[in-house]
Formats: sequence, structure tokens, C-alpha cells
Amino acid sequence: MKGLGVVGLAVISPCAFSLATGDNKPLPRVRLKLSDYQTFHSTCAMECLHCNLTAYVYQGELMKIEANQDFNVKCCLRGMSRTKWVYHQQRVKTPLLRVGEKGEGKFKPISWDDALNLIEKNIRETIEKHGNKGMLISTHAGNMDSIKNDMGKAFFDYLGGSTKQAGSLCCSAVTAAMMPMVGLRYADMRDTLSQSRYILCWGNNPAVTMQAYFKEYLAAQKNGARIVVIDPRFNETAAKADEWIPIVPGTDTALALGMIKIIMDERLYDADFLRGHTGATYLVSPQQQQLREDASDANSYLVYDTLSKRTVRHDLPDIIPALTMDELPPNAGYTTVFELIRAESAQWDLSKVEAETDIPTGTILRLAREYASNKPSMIVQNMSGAQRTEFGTYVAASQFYLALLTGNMGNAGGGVCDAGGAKQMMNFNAPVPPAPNVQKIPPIPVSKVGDWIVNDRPHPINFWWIMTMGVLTQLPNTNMVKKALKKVPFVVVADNLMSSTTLYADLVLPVTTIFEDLSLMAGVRSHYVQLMEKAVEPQGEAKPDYWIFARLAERFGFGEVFNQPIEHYIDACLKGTGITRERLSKGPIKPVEFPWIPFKDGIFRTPTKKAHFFIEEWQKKNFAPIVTYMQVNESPKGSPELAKKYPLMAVQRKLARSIHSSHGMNEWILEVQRNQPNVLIHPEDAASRHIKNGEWAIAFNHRGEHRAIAVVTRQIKKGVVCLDNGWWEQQGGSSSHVTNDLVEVLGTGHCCNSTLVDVRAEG
Ligand SMILES: Nc1nc2c(c(=O)[nH]1)N[C@H]1C(S)=C(S)[C@@H](COP(=O)(O)OP(=O)(O)OC[C@H]3O[C@@H](n4cnc5c(=O)[nH]c(N)nc54)[C@H](O)[C@@H]3O)O[C@H]1N2
Ligand SMILES: Nc1nc2c(c(=O)[nH]1)N[C@H]1C(S)=C(S)[C@@H](COP(=O)(O)OP(=O)(O)OC[C@H]3O[C@@H](n4cnc5c(=O)[nH]c(N)nc54)[C@H](O)[C@@H]3O)O[C@H]1N2
Ligand code: SF4
Ligand SMILES: [Mo]
Repeated sequence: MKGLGVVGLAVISPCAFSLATGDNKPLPRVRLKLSDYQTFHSTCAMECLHCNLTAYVYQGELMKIEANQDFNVKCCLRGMSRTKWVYHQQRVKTPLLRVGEKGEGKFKPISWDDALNLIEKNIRETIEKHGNKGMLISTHAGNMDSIKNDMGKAFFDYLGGSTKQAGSLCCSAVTAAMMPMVGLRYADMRDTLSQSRYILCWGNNPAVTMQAYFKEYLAAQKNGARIVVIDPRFNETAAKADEWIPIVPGTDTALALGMIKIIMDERLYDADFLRGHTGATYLVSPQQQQLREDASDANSYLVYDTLSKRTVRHDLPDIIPALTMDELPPNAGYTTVFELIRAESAQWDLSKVEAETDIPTGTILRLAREYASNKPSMIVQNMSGAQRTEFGTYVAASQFYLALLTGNMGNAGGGVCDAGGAKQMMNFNAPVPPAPNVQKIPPIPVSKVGDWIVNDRPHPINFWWIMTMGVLTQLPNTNMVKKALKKVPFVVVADNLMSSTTLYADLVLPVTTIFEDLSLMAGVRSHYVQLMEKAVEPQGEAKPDYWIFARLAERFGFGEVFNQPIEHYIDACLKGTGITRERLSKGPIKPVEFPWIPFKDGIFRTPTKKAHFFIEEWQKKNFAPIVTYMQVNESPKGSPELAKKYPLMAVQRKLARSIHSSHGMNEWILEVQRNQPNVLIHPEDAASRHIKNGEWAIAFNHRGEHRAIAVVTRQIKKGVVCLDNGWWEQQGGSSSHVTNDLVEVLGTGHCCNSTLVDVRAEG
């Protein structure tokens, strides 16, 4: 790829760049100097790391993309290949109206005026016949800028409201763990990773999924840190790590509780940190209620002061709150949160943990000791695969338990490395003010979008607006999603490519890619605030999503809210931050001083400023308020009958070739990366099924089938297969054809890694 990115005096050959022009006309053979290019900056805006990119433009054509030389990371294959996204053969260039059956992908071009008329008519009819609830808006991560998704949701709110998706396909479980525990979602530790002495990549694969910043992991390793990977498969990070610990999918909480037991038994916890900065000292009644001084004050938790020998408010100065049972008075009639954690973990002796996770007892013991004693140690969570499971909230929370118990929080090189960005560092505003009079409409849990639409739950959907989301490849249970797309009478898909989802649209709207419009990124994946500059004219009649909402708003009588110049909305987002467009035009801005250390010095974002272990929100949902291990239902132990038919546990993996389905059909990437999906399978599982390495196989279950080339390898646990995320329907279909569409109960999340399948050889 680097060879194609021509810098300075290199010759641009017609061959190399004939593909880069909009209409595939070869450019004349010219010798360009760096000064011949105009340069523009933007950010790589899909759900990745939002690296700052420089576009090199010559005579109105985008010639190449590189990382901004002044930015702190290099550009990856996908970032550079964005040139081919702009000039993609599958670019949508005009509005397209369906003429064939849904799924056939037959469309005719229509004008923007006709498209907008049609949308207006369908919105009016839907509201009249079904009420606002008859409209559904789906947005996700195709473009995470500060404007477009927000504008979309606001537009439907200004109409009076619509049905929305609840939860997220990505990491609702992390949110459900973090918000009540530490008061903030997103705690990105990338700035101090290199200072860590022990890095536990738990159910994730940063060598691929945090690729731009993986250099920080390697720097830590060079400084003497140990990197350990817990994953059912030997992932790309394991290949660089010091140790790989294979685990049975869905059993991570059992491992965490086993580690906690060792940390408790061997007194490896940080009692001072727990007393000073956490709710581990809060008192709990035998009825499992946290005690409060004043029932009307949620923050008036009681602790037992070992100095004055009285129960007092936790935030009274000059107290030393009791942590353990032996510090409480005899027959106190209450216990501490810390003791509840001890009781929960007590049952998880080494042999029981081994029986559940299939990790040898000696490894568990060593892991717990190493993690607790090599400070600062960091757990990498990065919205892990481990939490995209049935009780993923407990998985995510258990990792915070470990970090808090060992005092590994708020310090450089420690903590739990989640995703995160500028949005956590400073308050940015929404581009438009909140709509007045929005109806309360019950949402659809995102994993259930297919199923619920098909079954008219909670009400029939008549009009579906899809933007920045690969509904067909990314929602679980593709066959159900197809049925839903067929059932909804009017489906609008705004996309820049003829994605898999567009095949099922009634109307496809051509939208701009980055470098074709002006926007702002102050998001949750980069620590920098970035201006997204327009570098080239849009292909065909493509328009920014915000242009579409402006035209529609005009038709519905609130045009002035949405039809101001884009600069107005960028300024609105930035208002009060001290950051201006003018400053941003000079380059990305750090909103605060680096390094960024979430919860620095043990100050959390909860109302008490302490971290909490006992979570009343879970209790209200009839779940244990203390992290507990629960058997995943769709697993051999959870569903023995189903497992007779589908005995293999299927987990998902993200690939270097794509971000989900984005880039999945990028010609440059297809040239240098594999262009067929794989299924990883253990030699013994393959042999009993007559599956041969390198040959086509089919993963299947009661939901559907996914075809992939078998990779027969010991780099995956026996009994587990691993499927690739993000293949297009036009490439044979994604792994979501088989994934579980159960809703993760505590976080309304996605359980794609709690899936049973069997695999057969093709033919
Ligand atoms: N190149 C690339 N980078 C990306 C993305 C991408 O699509 N491509 N997507 C971005 C997004 S949106 C996200 S959320 C992050 C996700 O980042 P990661 O969490 O690192 O990504 P995944 O590949 O989904 O999952 C990582 C690992 O989880 C393992 N796993 C699955 N189930 C379990 C389990 O029950 N227990 C344990 N311990 N491990 C399990 C899988 O085998 C897999 O190797 O990556 C981001 N970065
Ligand atoms: N089977 C399986 N399913 C998964 C996962 C998995 O590992 N396996 N991972 C899950 C996770 S972690 C996540 S985050 C989700 C991600 O799921 P999605 O956010 O749906 O990700 P993409 O597949 O990248 O789809 C984004 C779409 O937005 C389009 N797009 C890009 N820019 C724009 C724009 O400016 N405007 C509009 N209107 N459209 C634009 C892209 O072309 C693309 O079609 O997938 C989840 N689903
Ligand atoms: S794909 Fe991710 S790592 Fe690559 S340039 Fe874009 S944001 Fe950076
Ligand atoms: Mo994600």
C-alpha cells in the first residue's frame, strides 16, 4: 500500500492512479512535487481510533491519504485506502428508487426532489396512520462525527418523536457496568500504557483493534512489562504477548472471581485505596440493602468508623471506615460490601474455576498473583469480545472489581483501558437544541430489531430510516433482519456505498464520505478534537446527511433549526469550550493536558466521588448487586439439548481488513488482504467432521448459515470456532447469519459471542 501513496517527486503512473479517478479516466503522466498538492485534514470517522488524516489533492482529485505528520500515530492500511472509498465502484451517486424485489438490488436513479417528496409523503402517511411510533431511526458507527447522527435523531425528535433503538451492538455491557460503578463511560488509558508493568488483554485483540496505538503496548513490553492475553483463540496480540491463556467463552466472570478469591485470601488488595476511594466499606443489612443515614439522601451511605466505634456517614472527615468483618463490632447485624465480595468469591476455589474456564489451577494462581503484585498493572477491556456475551455486564464489572481491589485505578500505567476520547474530557454541546414536545415512545432493544419488527413489537413499524449503520451485516440474526427489511413498507438507507443493507432499501440516498464535506469530530475514540475539512467535491449528487435533514425540516416547518450553514452547527458544538474553528483549522487540538488519566488520584465521577461495587441498578432488575457468575444460556452447559445439534461455541473476531463492514469491499484492501471469510476450527473438531484446511465449510444453526474457508488450527480451543466480522452479503454473507439475537439483560447489549453452531464441510 505504501507504494501506492506517492510522496514528493515520485512519478504518478497512469496505471497506479487510473483507479483513483472518479470516472476511471487515467490521469496524464505527470511529475508532482509536494507543493503541487493542496492538503486538507480530516479524521477517519468510523468506529476506530479517529486518526487525523491528510488528503493530498491535485486538480480537484483526491490523490492519496496519509496520517497527519503532526499527529501522534501513523496511518493504517484502511486509513490510506479511504481514497478508494471516495472513488469506489459501488459509490451511490444519485438517489435510487427500488424497482425489483427487496434484496434483488434493482433500482432506478431519481432526482433529489423526487426522493424528498417521497420521504415527506411517507413520513406524513406514517404519522397519520400509525402515529410517530410508526417511524424507526437506526444509527450507529459508520461516521461518528459530532454532527450527522445527532442531526438525524434530532430531526425525528422535532417531528414529535420516533421509535429508537435501545442499547448498543458494541458495548452496552461496559456502559451498564461503568456508569453506576465509576460514574463515567469510557476510560481510555492509551496515554500511559507504556508505563504499565503488566498488561492483561482480556477478551480483546489490540494488535488489530487498537492498531494505531499498539506501539504503546510494545513500548511497555520493551520497558519490561509482561503482556498476557485471555482469549479462546490465539489472537494477533497473543502472537506478540508473553503468554496466551485460552478460556471457555462466556466464563470470564468465573475466572475474575477466582482471582479475587486469591487476592482476598493472600491479602493482595489495597486496603487504603478501598477505604479512601470506594464503597467497599459501605454497610449492608442482612436483607441485602445498603444502609443510609437519611433515606431521602441517596449519598448518605453509612460506614463503621474504627476510631470512634460508631456508624457514621461515609464522607465524614477523619474517620477510618471498617473494611473487613473483624473490624466490625461483634454481632453488628450488618456487614460491609467488601465482605459480600469475599463471600461471593469464596466459592470460586481453583478447581472450580478450572472446571468452568478450562484454565489450569496453577495458571489461575500465578495470574492473580502477577496481576496484583506487578503495579501498575492494566486490564485492557477496549469494549471487549468478552462483554458481547449474555451476562457481559458482569464480565466488564468484574474487571473493574479487580482493578479497584488492587488499587490499580487513577494511576499512570494502571486502570482498565476502555475506549474513550475528547468527549470525556470536556463538555461539547449537541449541534441543535433539544426538540420541544418529544413523545415518549418505547424503543426496540437493538439486538431485537429484526425479531421485534417482524412481530410488530412493541408496535408496527411503517417507515425505517437507516444511516451510518450496516443493519444487514451487523445486527444479529440476519435472516430475521431480512424479513424485517422486507416487512417495513418504506425503508430509506442513506449510505455512500451500495452496502449490503441498501439491497433491501426502498430508497437509497447518496451521502458524502469524509473529505467531501465539512464537519467536526469531538468524540469518544480520539483524545483530539478535529476539524473535518472538505477536500474535494462530492461524487455525483452525494450530499452530507445534514443537508438531507435541512431540506426535510424545511418541508415540515422547522427549517431554520436545521438549515443554517454547517459552520453554525460546528460552532454550536464548540460553544463554551474555548476551542474555535479557527484554531482547529491549524490542526487537531488536545482539550486537556496529556497524559489523560481517568479518575486521576482515585476521584471518581459518581455523586460520592467514590467507586461503587454494590450496584443497586442491577438489584432493581432482580439481579445480584455484587458481581456473580451466571452460566450463559446458549452454551453446551446452559442448553444441553440445543448443544446436541449445535455443539460448537462460536465467537467473533474483528479483522485488519475492515472496520465491521466498512472497507469490506475496498479494492485496495481486497488486493493485499484475504478476500474470503475464514472459520477457525480445532483439528479434532475438524477431523470428526471431515473438514479440511483451506476448503469451504459452513457454520450453521437454527438461525442460519455462514460460509467460510476452514482454517484448521490449534490456535483456537477445542469446542470453539471463530468467525470473521464484517463480510458483505455480496461476498457471500456475514457471520451475523448465525449470531445470537438475545438481549444482554443488564446493559441491553449484544450477545454475538454467546452463539452455538455446528460446522460441516461444503459439498
Ligand atoms: N481492525 C479493526 N479494528 C477495530 C474494529 C474493527 O472492526 N476492525 N472495531 C472497533 C470496535 S467498534 C470495537 S467494539 C473494538 C473491539 O475490539 P476487540 O474486543 O479487541 O475486538 P473483537 O475482535 O470483537 O474481540 C476480541 C476477542 O474477543 C475474543 N472473545 C470472544 N468471546 C470471548 C469470551 O467470551 N471471552 C474472552 N476472554 N474472549 C472472547 C475473540 O476471540 C476475539 O479475539 O475494536 C475496534 N477496532
Ligand atoms: N457478527 C458480528 N456482528 C457485530 C460485531 C461482531 O463482531 N460480529 N460487532 C459489533 C460492534 S462492536 C459494532 S460497533 C457494530 C458496528 O456496526 P456498524 O456501525 O453498523 O458498522 P459498519 O458495518 O461499519 O456500518 C456502517 C455503515 O455506515 C456507512 N457510512 C459511512 N459513513 C457514513 C455517513 O457519513 N453517513 C451515512 N449515512 N452512512 C455512512 C458505511 O458505508 C456502512 O455501510 O457491529 C456489531 N455487530
Ligand atoms: S482505520 Fe483506524 S487505525 Fe486506521 S487510520 Fe482509520 S482510525 Fe486510524
Ligand atoms: Mo464496537
